[in-house]
Parts: sequence; structure tokens; C-alpha cells
Amino acid sequence: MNITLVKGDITEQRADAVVNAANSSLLGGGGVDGAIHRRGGPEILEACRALRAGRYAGGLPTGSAVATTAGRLPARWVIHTVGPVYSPSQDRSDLLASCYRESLRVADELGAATVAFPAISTGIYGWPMDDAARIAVETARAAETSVTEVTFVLFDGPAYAVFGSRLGQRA
Ligand code: AR6
Repeated sequence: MNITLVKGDITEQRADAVVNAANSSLLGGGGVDGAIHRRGGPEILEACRALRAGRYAGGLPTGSAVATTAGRLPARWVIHTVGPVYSPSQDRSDLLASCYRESLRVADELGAATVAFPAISTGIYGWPMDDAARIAVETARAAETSVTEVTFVLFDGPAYAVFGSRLGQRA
């Protein structure tokens, strides 16, 4: 698998699937989630509502992932995943790793070869960027997947630099 970094807005990223840093409700929010729904249009929310009316009536659990249409985004699918809220007193790294693993598993099911990820949990959910980058890069590298291209889309220069430095370190 090839791993690349892009600085910018994930809603402008061309990929088979873009990953949304969602919440359990699947009904939208701020950050990446807000941007994806705004830019992708109402079809995505409609698909999320259908999931809530069916298989995910209780919400999407933290660390899980599920796909919907990408609406008007330049992608075929949005893979929604729910990152853990950062806790300084409890190690929730496995849940954050699970977001990347499960998103790639869903991508495999869809037949998506190229997947774009935001830095899950590093915004509203408060995860320190360097630790989140380590988990993201290690988990993508270790994943058994048919995905050929993973792109981490970082919103600003500091996040891009942190991911770049983690990517430069061989595990
Ligand atoms: N493209 C790429 N990265 C972005 C974009 C964008 N358009 N917008 C923000 N980021 P966050 P979380 C960066 O808060 O921490 C929502 O309300 C941002 O700078 O989107 O997992 C959900 O509904 C940060 O580095 O996701 C949940 O309630 C990273 O993306 C909650 O926020 C993730 O920030 C999830 O919080």
C-alpha cells in the first residue's frame, strides 16, 4: 500500500472513499463531519437516517465504520467512523486504531482501492496530533487490505508536518 499526505480539505479529495470523523448518532456535527454533509448534500444524511432506522438503531459504536453514498463529493462512498474522545486517564488507542482498521475493512467490502482519511479524533475529540498520527500510520501500515492508496488529508501545516515526520519513521 502506498501512503501519501495532502494538506487541505478532505471534501475536495478525489478518492474511491473518503472517511468521515463522525459521531455515534450519524446525524452530523461540526469539523469534518459538518464539511462532508455540507459539501456532499442531503443524500448522505438521508442514507445515514436509513442506517439509524435499521442496522444502527442504537447508533454506530465507537471504533466501528459504515459506508454510505458520497452524494456530490468527488468520491463514490463516504465511510463514517466514530473516533474515541481523548482521555488523559484512560488508554483508548485501540479504539482509534480500530477506526482505521474497520474503515479499511469496509473499503475492501466496497472494492474501494483509494481511501482518504482525516486525522480522526484530533479536533473536537481532543486527541494529541502526534499520538494520533503514530496510531494512524502504524495501523494503516499493518492493515491487511486490498486498498492500494491511503491518503491522510491534514487540514493545516502543523498537522501535515506531524504526519510527515511519523511517516518518515519506520516502525
Ligand atoms: N478536511 C480535513 N480535515 C479537517 C476538515 C476538513 N474539511 N475539517 C476539520 N479537519 P473533527 P473529531 C481536521 O473535529 O475530533 C464532529 O462534530 C481537524 O482540524 O472533525 O474526530 C463529529 O460529529 C482535525 O485535525 O473530528 C463528532 O461529534 C481533524 O480534522 C466530532 O466532531 C478531526 O477533527 C468528532 O471529532
